[in-house]
Amino acid sequence: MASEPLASPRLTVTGFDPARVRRDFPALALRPYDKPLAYLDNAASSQKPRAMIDAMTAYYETSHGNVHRGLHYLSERATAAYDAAREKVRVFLNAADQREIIFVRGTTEGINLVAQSFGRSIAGPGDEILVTEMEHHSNIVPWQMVCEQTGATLRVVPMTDAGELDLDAFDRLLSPRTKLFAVVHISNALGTVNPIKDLTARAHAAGVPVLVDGAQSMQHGPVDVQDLDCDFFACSGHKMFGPTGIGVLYGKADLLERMPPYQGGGDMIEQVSFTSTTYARLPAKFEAGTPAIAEAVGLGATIDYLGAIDFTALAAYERDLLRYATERVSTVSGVRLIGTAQERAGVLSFVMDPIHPHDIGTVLDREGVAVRAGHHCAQPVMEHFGVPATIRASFALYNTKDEVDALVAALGHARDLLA
Ligand code: C6P
Repeated sequence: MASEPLASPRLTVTGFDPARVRRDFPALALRPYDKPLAYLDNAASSQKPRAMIDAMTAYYETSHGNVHRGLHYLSERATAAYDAAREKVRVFLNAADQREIIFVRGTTEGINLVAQSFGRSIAGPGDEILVTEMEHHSNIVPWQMVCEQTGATLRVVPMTDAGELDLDAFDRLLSPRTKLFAVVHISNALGTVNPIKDLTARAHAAGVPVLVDGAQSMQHGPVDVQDLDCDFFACSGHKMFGPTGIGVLYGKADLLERMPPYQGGGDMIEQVSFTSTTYARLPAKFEAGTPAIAEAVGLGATIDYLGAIDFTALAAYERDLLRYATERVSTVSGVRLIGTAQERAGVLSFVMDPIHPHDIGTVLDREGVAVRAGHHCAQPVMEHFGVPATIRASFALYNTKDEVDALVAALGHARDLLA
């Protein structure tokens, strides 16, 4: 799917059979308004495999206690399950060490953690934090907050009208003042796949650390953080067929070691007194309070489930599906694509003049086609293209050409009703 292929070191099955995969996701059998469901809102949140649902139920039925606290049977079972989930994530991301895997609530919390802990301690007046024009609000606002708190300035790498980053501008914006570059891997509003390895190499050559917003990447295949060489990588379980309320922040150990804690509380300390407190080692230092244990277990089960997918075959399947969707949707009269980058994955964003995207979304819903219509929490992207909102169909491993056909038919219906 990407200019830099996602790593696939743990393949156990070759070939990809969407019909077989679909049977593993109970929600796909739903019939909203007595129509077959075409779930094309995967960039917002994906559906869940039975394996994940069963693992969470089994955890609650047989293994629930608090982690890292009790000496009793259930606490030990819960701790073992939680720690095992971290190891599964480590392998899926190809991180070097479990200490580099911090469980958080999701991408948003992962980025805020880095902003408040790392960003706030390295930035000051005259410094700059660099983001791009295609970021989700989660990778803009936390940095604006850091700038307000420290006196640093937010700088923005522009994008072209195709929705690709302007690499010459990027090179020009990197300077000794730049303290961090924060960039999205795959744009949720445009589908653009950014050349992270290249961007990271350029930033590192200028001495600038890199945070990657990976909210939209992991659902298309495992990511190799060592190969990308990014310093931080944040992602959300619920977008990669896992539970809500759990996500991952990867950080290079040497950086995480030097960063102050993000939140204070139980489990993140070594010793507490009223005069001084010392902090726990990684990763506990960044996991204050009772974590999302069942959700971590569910994420681990999802990763096990994904381990049986041939990601090379899946990437070819998803590429073909997106090409088909792009061609078919482009034939609908009035459709204008928003985001035509060479490298795209998972997302087809468009407007259908003169009808407002929200109205189209409502008609599509009644036809059983679930899409998102809105600014996708990427208002600067909408501003660039001069639109208030787009219709976004976003695809995952269980989507089919039949569902694309259902989308196209529903768009025709919307045009007949509303134009
Ligand atoms: N995008 C979408 O419909 P959370 O909410 O923390 O799981 O993820 C935030 C986030 C950060 N970066 C990118 C690129 C994202 O796409 C998202 C979430 C959803 O596009 C909800 S706005």
